[in-house]
Order: sequence, then structure tokens, then C-alpha cells
Amino acid sequence: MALAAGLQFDYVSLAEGAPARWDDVLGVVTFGDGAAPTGNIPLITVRTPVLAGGGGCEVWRAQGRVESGQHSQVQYRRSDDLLFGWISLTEASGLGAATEQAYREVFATVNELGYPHLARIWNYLPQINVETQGLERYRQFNSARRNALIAYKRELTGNVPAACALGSVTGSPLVVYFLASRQAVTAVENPRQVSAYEYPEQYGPKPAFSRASILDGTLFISGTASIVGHETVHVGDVAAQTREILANLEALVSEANRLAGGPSRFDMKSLAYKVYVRNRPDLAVIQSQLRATLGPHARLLYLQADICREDLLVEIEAVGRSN
Ligand code: 3EB
Repeated sequence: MALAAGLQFDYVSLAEGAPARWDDVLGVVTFGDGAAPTGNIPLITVRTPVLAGGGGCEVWRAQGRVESGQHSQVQYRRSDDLLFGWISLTEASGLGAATEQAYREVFATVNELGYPHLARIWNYLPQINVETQGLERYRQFNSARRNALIAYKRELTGNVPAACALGSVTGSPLVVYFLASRQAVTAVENPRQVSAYEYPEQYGPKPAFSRASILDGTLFISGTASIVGHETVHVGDVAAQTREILANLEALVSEANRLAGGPSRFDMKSLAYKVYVRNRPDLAVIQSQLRATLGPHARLLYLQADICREDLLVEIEAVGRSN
């Protein structure tokens, strides 16, 4: 799947996870608990079990030469225009400290190497809904992410990266990976939802992410849940939550087309989707809802992961190029 000038994305199986050609690979993310494929560039391992589809490996490529590097604890691969980076930290001094350190290092890396525009950030942390010291860990994460943004004088609203934040298997490190650019990124909000950075106080420290981003003809849709306004809808009904997410995704695609202007269009059928399922037994219901709307040929990778509100049963992210 060809994305922005040069950027390409694919889901492959674990067996194919070590590409024959590495020279244009920006990054390889492997999901699940299986052994990571071996290769001569480092791989990102995210411990979220694979339930179906896609093979469990996400490969990002760029056009032209790509080189590897490391800046503090951030490892990266970069082309002339794009930098794909990742950092994995154990929680030696708690989740807040690890999150703040990870984000400080991400910002230092992209600033110093000259790729200051963050298009998309993926966040995975264990026990995301567990409360410690009186605060849910997802809220601790939000507070620490904000502190790092403030420390680096980055925006807290408006022009913030698209993102997702999911629960990984207990005992996993905090894993943050990201795509940054030399070129500006356009943030997209969902007209059906209150912007996350404007959520009311009841949800804790305000989450600093945009609903989607556009970078050079590529649309990155953030983790999208069954939320309308700021409230979870269809509590306990996974089929209805899936349909509400599809409505949110349609709204985001329309909004992205409005903002992008021009003749080229994003459309639901040409996106690739990553679907996070809280409870394994819900998989079949979610799959049948998605097939009904997206058709039998949609590219879908299903992972088991906890989602950042206890009442959310499913969350979906997407990526694709305009045509
Ligand atoms: C939501 O809409 C669901 O904290 O980075 C989705 C995408 C969600 C990103 C994040 C959280 C994040 O509020 C949760």
C-alpha cells in the first residue's frame, strides 16, 4: 500500500516480518507474544495478542535511502523526509516518570534531527485501567504526556499529533513509537466528538492528541471509540459500539477530505485498520459488523488490548492514502 510520497505501509505475517530488502524500511512493528523475526535492523515488539487478520506485523517503508540511528534511548530509521522512531522503557520509578522521560526523549530527538512535526504516536502500556496511588494509570500517562509537552513548549491543543493509547500484556514495558516529518502536518478533529484535549474534568488530565492527521496525502486516524460528544455510548453493546465507531470513522474521512481540499479523496474502503478488542469472545461480532460495512477485502488486523475507558469494548485506528 503506497502512502505519501515515498511512505508505504503493509500488514505482513510474522514469517515475512524480516523483509528481503531492508534498505527502504523505516520500521517493523511486531504484535503478539510470538518470537520477533530476526533481521539486521531493530524491531519494535508490542505485546498485544493477535486475534485475527493481517499476520501480526506492520511494516513501514520510505522512498530512497534509509539510515538507522539512536538518540538517547530513542532508536530510529530515517529518510530525507521522514523519521520513524521508538522507545521502550521499564517503569523503574513508576509509569508517570517513564512516560515523561519517553516523551522528552522523543521531542529532543525530533527537534535535534530536524523532523519536528509529529504526525502519529502509538502508545502501549500495561494495566492501563488499573488505579494506583488513587489515579488510573491511563490518567497518570496523560498527566505525564502533558508535562513533557509543556517542558518542550509544544502545543497542548489544536496542532497535536494523532495517537492511540492501549493496554499491553501485564509486565510489558511502556512502548512509544512515532512517525515524524520535516514537513508540516494537518490535524483533523471529529465534528461528532468533543476534541480530546477539551474533554471535561471528569476524565482526568486532558489527553493531548488529535482525532486524525494528514501528512502529504496520507491520513492517520487515531484510536477511535464509541464516543459521541465526550460520552461513551452503547455501554455493554459491542455491536452497537462497533457501528458507532464506523460512523465516527466516516465523519473523520469526510472532515479530512474537506480540510485536504483538492480533487483527491480519502475513502473508507482504501484504509487499513487496526482493531483493538477488549474481550476475546467479542471478536466474531466485531468482525461481522466491520465486514458488513467495509466488505470482504478490507485490510484488518485484530489485536487483544484493554482500552483507556473501562466501558469501551472496541477501538479502531486506520491509515491510508488519498486516491
Ligand atoms: C478517546 O477517544 C479514546 O490518549 O492518546 C484514543 C486515541 C484514546 C488516543 C490517547 C486515547 C488516545 O478518548 C481513547
